[in-house]
Amino acid sequence: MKSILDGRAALTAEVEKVAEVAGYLWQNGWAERNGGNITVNITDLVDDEIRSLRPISDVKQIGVSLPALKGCYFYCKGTGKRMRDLARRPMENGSIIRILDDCASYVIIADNAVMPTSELPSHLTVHAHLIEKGSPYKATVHTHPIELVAMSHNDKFLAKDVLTNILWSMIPETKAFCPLGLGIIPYQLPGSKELADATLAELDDYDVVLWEKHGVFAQGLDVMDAFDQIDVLSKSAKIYIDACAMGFVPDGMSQEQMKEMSRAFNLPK
Ligand code: 2HA
Ligand code: ZN
Repeated sequence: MKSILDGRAALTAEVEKVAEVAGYLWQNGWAERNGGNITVNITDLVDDEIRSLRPISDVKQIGVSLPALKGCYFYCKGTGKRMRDLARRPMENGSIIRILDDCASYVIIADNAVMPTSELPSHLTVHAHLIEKGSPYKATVHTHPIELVAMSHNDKFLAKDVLTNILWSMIPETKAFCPLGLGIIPYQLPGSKELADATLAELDDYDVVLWEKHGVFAQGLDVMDAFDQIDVLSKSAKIYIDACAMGFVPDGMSQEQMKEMSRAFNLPK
């Protein structure tokens, strides 16, 4: 079958990264059934031929008006699609959309008329905000990492930066590779405007936020960067939980050792 990816190495590479990450999400047990979402801003990889492609769907409303996204293009996981299927067939389980000039609607342009994720409004709101800030970030990932979600079931971890400090202190790399830490969003209904608004606000200060009793939402340069940050935080959560399973609460690196990391690696916090 003909694909928009044919003959387009850079776009193909980006979609292959999405497929690779979708496989990791599934293998990690973070993406049961249709859980999780990925969207990538691919506007920079779009050529004139793509810009002139005819829509393969009706005009669909986003539900919000996002002027920063005028004429932008996104790869989006399909609604109800499974990460484990997307890992093998990204263009059958996701699609490429074009934001129309009214900035409030979109059309699907390739490869199949797969409706984008139900979380499209929240993902696109984040992308619009990133563009407005001049951010180089192009990808957003939502997934359900087991250990981080488990920790979100205890109030004692949910005060600002408590969990960040615990996770940073489990292994030096976590602070180096997730230097902004983990923002916390109190429980909100999935797909709600309240959840989208809270996420947007918290992403000004963090690259990864934890949705209490649900999952995480991450932003990054590309989908691999967003995944890596979730992965290092999740690794620290596993170490914490493994120590607890052995019968002790882990000491963690000292505050002095963490400050030393910040100095050595020139970290912001
Ligand atoms: O789209 O995980 O929270 C599936 C989800 C929504
Ligand atoms: Zn979810």
